[in-house]
Amino acid sequence: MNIILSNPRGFCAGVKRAILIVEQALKIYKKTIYVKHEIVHNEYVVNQLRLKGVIFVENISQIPDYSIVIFSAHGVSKKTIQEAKKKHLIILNAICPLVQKVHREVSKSSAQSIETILIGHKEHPEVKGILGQYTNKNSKIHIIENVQDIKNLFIKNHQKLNFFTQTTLSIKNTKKIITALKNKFPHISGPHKEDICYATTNRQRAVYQLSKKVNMILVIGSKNSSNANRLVELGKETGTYTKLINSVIDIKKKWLKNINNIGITAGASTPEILVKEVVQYLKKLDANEPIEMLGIKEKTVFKISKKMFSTKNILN
Ligand code: 0JX
Ligand code: SF4
Repeated sequence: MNIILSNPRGFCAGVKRAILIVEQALKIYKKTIYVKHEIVHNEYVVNQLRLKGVIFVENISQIPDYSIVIFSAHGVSKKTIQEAKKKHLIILNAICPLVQKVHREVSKSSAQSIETILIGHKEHPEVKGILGQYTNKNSKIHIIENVQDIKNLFIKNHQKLNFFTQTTLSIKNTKKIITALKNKFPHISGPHKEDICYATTNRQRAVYQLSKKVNMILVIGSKNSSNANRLVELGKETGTYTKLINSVIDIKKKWLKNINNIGITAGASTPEILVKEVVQYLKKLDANEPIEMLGIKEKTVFKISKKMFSTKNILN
């Protein structure tokens, strides 16, 4: 069996920054570190941090007053920030800068009373955080997940309308939704492309190329990772037998019957160690040394502000 490793794969700049913020906080503060939601959607990453004493919570009310809280890469609503401030929490902001960019735009739309449409998955925390930037009670933000949802939209003023998107969507499906939106609302304004980030785009393009070379794709990522699930969907859409696994232990030997060329990719929140474990396992089953597929070299780095760890209750 030949193993082909997709490129790029695994950690994006936003994930590296978010995890580093938690690790730095553990070193600097000698207090319990609370994280609002899983710092990134990866079971291995979250469990490793739990072992170091980090406590993950879904609600700010679960955190004692005057504690330290880190907001996850996916972002939070304005209301959540207010709740944290009320409890005098020290806030460390690990929200990805690309998600924050969408927050700023939606916030502006809200301040200008422009009715807004967000394309994304209703139950996803990033979407909840983005919706929570739109606080104007006299105007409205609508959420749509697919083309069908467009027909149920009731828009007051078609001339003044904005749209934005979640950062980890399928490029192909989002294009379809945007085209349908523009057909129905020709005056709608939105980002130059969509808000889908560079990491999501690059990993999807790589999987598309990978699908031409292999007869099975393993996507390493957790069930709740949107970007990892989009890689699975894409693999399946190309007609390639594709499976999502959290780690090597999820692999079933029966999947590998008659597979000569197997492709491996990893979501933006999946650490490389999990890829290495899968490769080791396949090699034990007689697979050859893995081949790295050629791909874009990602240079994006998101720095952590020096002010982040000052003792003042700040939101950088
Ligand atoms: O579920 P998502 O893909 O949004 O999150 P995950 O898996 O934690 O990936 C990194 C964070 C992405 C935020 O945009
Ligand atoms: Fe940021 Fe994109 Fe990574 Fe999300 S997937 S954390 S938006 S770089």
